[in-house]
Amino acid sequence: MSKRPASSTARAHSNIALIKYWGKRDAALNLPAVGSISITLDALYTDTRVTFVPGMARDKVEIGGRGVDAARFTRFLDLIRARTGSAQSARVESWNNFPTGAGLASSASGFAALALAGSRAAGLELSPRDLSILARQGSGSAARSVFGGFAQMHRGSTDDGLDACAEPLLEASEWPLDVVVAITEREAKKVDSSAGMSDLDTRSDYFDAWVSHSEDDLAGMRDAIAARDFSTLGELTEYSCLKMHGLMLSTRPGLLYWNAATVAAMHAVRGLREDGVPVYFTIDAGPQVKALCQPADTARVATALQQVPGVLETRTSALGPAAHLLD
Ligand code: 2P0
Repeated sequence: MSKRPASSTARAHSNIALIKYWGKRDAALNLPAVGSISITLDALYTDTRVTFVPGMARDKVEIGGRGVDAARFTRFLDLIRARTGSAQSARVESWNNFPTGAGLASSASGFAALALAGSRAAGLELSPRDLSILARQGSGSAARSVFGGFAQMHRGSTDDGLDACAEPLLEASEWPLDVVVAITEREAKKVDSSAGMSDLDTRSDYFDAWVSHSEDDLAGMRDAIAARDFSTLGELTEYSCLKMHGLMLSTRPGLLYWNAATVAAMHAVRGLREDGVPVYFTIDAGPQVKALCQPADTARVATALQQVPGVLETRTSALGPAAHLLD
């Protein structure tokens, strides 16, 4: 038996998908309709402390020192409590080192950190695979933040979700790349990802095509990563991003996450490419533009994006490590 700490603190880093996840095949278990491939970011992370408190009536959750509605977190902590048979409530204290809910994947780092800290505070020592399955039930993208570097999320084929988890592809140090994030808006988005991707099979004529071609995109990206082929990786990244946004736009009313600065930054990235700089964009469920480049070009990419009208600031990140305990 392992020693049972009542409290545990974990750090998990945010990630961005190169091959995108959008759409679910089971909402209750949060099973994705398609697999995805991501990179974990060093510069953006969440620290979360979970403490099980005897006698406390209900879970209490703070993000950045402010109390938040605990309902989504209680549902997640119930998954951990179901494994241990405990009914104890928990205090959750979480800090993001970046703006929350602004398209920078705070749910990915947040639920990966909560899965690790919560399971350890409950006395469980889960394998990375089981941790990824647990994190997925908090947020689909969180399953990938369990791992560092490059990771692939599998859609899985069973109904119980036990094969819907991420696996590591490469460590961060095995292929150093940088991401320059151009922030064009600091407000939280109006349509969250779960709502935006719900029931797509009935809401978009494009959904079947999105799902049926996803395996080809995943295989192409796996090959590009294995070969360290940056231009193929970048082309596939832009392709998957634009295809996902095409899917979003094909619903009623079309879901449009971009603003004018988003589009200007996309053109700036393509302009850099015409000038011979290998850089490619990706955009998630929000208006921020993430430019992917090799470290030798990072300063030039950041300077160019800072000059785009409407870009408020840029943040640069290398690839980051797996989720880990801090105590
Ligand atoms: C991704 N996104 O692959 C895609 C691209 C946003 C756009 O995964 O409902 O917050 O919690 O499973 O993980 C964001 O979706 O959604 C996301 P839920 P999540 O990164």
